[in-house]
Amino acid sequence: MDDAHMPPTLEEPTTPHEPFAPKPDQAAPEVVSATGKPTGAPETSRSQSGMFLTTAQGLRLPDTDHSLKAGARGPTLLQDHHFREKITHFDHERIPERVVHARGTGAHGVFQGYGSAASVSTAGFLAEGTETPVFVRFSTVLGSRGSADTVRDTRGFAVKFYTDEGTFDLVGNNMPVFFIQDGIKFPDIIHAAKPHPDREIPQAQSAHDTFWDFVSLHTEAQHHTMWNMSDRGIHASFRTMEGFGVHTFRLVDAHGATTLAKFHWKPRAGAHSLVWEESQLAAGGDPDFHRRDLADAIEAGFLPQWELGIQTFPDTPEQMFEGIDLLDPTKIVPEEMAPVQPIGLMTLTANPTNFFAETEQVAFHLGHLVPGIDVTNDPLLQARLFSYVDTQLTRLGGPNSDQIPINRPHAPVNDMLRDGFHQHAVHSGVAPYRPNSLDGGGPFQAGADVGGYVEVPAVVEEAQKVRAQARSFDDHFSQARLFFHSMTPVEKDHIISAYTFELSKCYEQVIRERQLQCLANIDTQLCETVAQGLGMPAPAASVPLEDVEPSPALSQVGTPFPVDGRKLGIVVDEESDLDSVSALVAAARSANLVPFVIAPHGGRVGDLVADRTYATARSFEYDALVLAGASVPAADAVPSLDARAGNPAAAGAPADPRIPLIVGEVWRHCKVIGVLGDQAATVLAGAGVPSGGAGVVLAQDPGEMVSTVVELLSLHRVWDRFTPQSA
Ligand code: HDE
Repeated sequence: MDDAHMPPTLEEPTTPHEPFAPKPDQAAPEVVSATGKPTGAPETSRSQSGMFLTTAQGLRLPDTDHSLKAGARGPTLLQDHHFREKITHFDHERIPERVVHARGTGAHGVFQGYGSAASVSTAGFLAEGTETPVFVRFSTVLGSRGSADTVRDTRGFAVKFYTDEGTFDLVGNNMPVFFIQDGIKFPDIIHAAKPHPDREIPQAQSAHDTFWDFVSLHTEAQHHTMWNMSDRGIHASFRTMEGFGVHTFRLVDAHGATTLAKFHWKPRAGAHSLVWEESQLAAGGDPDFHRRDLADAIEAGFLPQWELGIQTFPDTPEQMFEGIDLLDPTKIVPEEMAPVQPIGLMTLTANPTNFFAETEQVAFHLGHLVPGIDVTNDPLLQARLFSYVDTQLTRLGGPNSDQIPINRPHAPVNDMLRDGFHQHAVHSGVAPYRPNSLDGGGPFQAGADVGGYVEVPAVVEEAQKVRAQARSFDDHFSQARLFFHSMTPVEKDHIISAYTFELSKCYEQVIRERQLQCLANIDTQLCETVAQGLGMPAPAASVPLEDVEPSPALSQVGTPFPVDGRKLGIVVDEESDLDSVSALVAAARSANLVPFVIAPHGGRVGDLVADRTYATARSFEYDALVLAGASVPAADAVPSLDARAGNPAAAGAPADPRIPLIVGEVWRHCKVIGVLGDQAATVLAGAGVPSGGAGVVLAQDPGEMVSTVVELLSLHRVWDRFTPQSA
């Protein structure tokens, strides 16, 4: 067995050996120099080296457990360099978290171009078959670095493509619109949405006065707010989350002709969400829910995939498409009007080796462009072009953050930027200036013929210098209305509940009143139902409510998707038919599901290994649940050991009260429930679940059970189980 796979031992290992290599599911940034040169060194060359503990200078250390003292009971000596180095380094281990998107998780991957974008862009990484390494960071926006994953929020979806022509960053979100139209408002929306400055609460959520105060006054935020209140604000997994570039970009073909385009990421596993109660349970029960899901899936070999697609529009002087202003980032172009054309496939292949070095230090920038892709005058995009380097100066401590391994380009770097904090490159030559003759005149400027990036000579019309925006940005409600009208009844219900919940968390009545007025301007039914929940009168619309054409592509309900990597809980007890359960586990694995055996105690039940116990299992962890036993009360089913064992709702049930509790939750969350064999039927009854209910599968045969579960799970939830209140 090689060192990398040595299992831990009971005793502390003391025989020196080489450090372990990273795990098989992990990768590290490519080994290139600070100026992008491949070094040829193995990936592990940056890891710890050698068998023995050393100081930062490489001096071997005999003892790191005791400080140097004047006598065993005496004071610590100032001369103990190792002690001071260890503590000083520790004292400075944290860097400022991102001012937004602080909570994130990353992965390595590869992007393969389809070649279908060749007619609109010369970008080399989009060419057919070209493979480009990528690093992705998903994030929430509002919470601190340690906040919970499943809160209601927008998500970041940032991708760094290490292309041969230079690094391209697509720094998008999981929603195609934004709260503001002009970047100068960004500090306002973020100050409003972050916790209140006096008490620093609430953490990572929008259900509070300052958020609703701002969005109800600054009504251009209403469309994005609608997305946040919809199921999109509580996505199920990063693997099932769409991504959007938000802004309109300008693509350039080989002849210099331009096309306007919006970028979309479409997950192969489909776009799916949690339900609100589930997201709240997960935020408490497993704050790392999304982070864990992504890392586990990659480790298990269920590699997440997204297709990159573009919507394209003619680059006309007015930059409008069918009456929609393409420079207004609060507007979408419905896919039915401009279909998303696939141009490549991204596969996430490896977890980072070190969270801090990679996920925390990665730095994206919208200005990292490659030939064939250019920006537009979207005023939000323009502000972002300034912000990202600026923020890295304090976050990553100086102007050389591009030289941190995860940020190093794979294209050769030959700049004239010099010195500064944390300079890693050892620049030769004496003439980092142009023109020069001392370094032979180089490096030389590159025209487009040799890969130089030439900005599109877009026309800037003669204009007055003004602080203003186009009149076409003034419509703040019609697309929020379009979104609401594109939802299925159950999705509408969820939106109504979210608004009602969030607004009832506000203290100021006037803020509720103002937001109800915004809802009245979006949709009468929406406004009236939320008003009813708040016990307030519903105002009449103050703008005309125009007819809108719904966009079915905005709904997440109704299309089947692959279920690879989805989690199946299997409840067993000592009396279960263990052969049948083993066959179920095997069939689940063959169907690419991840089975979790839930047993009365840890260790084994027969030959089955318990992944969870009745005490540790929580419903949100499973996409579907199969009951394969009567679940007689376990030894720790005692309220003093686990309060859930005293759940009054389950009183009188023959099963361990924690199992009907889980069953009740998965029933409410509209997940598939299977009953294998006859013993488990009593558990269903104990949980108040009708055995003939929608999405309840009764089967004797494990294979039949798995195939029915897979079929139902492909639609993500048993939608029929919801009783929609909305039309
Ligand atoms: Fe960002 N944004 N942003 N943003 N943004 C940052 O950069 C900013 C906006 C987005 O995983 C910061 O390195 C301004 C829209 C993502 O590292 C900062 C404006 C969209 C991430 C910043 C916007 C985004 C950031 C904070 C208004 C979707 C996380 C730390 C003009 C299209 C990237 C950092 C990661 C991060 C500024 C608006 C996406 C402060 C000024 C719109 C995914 O520079």
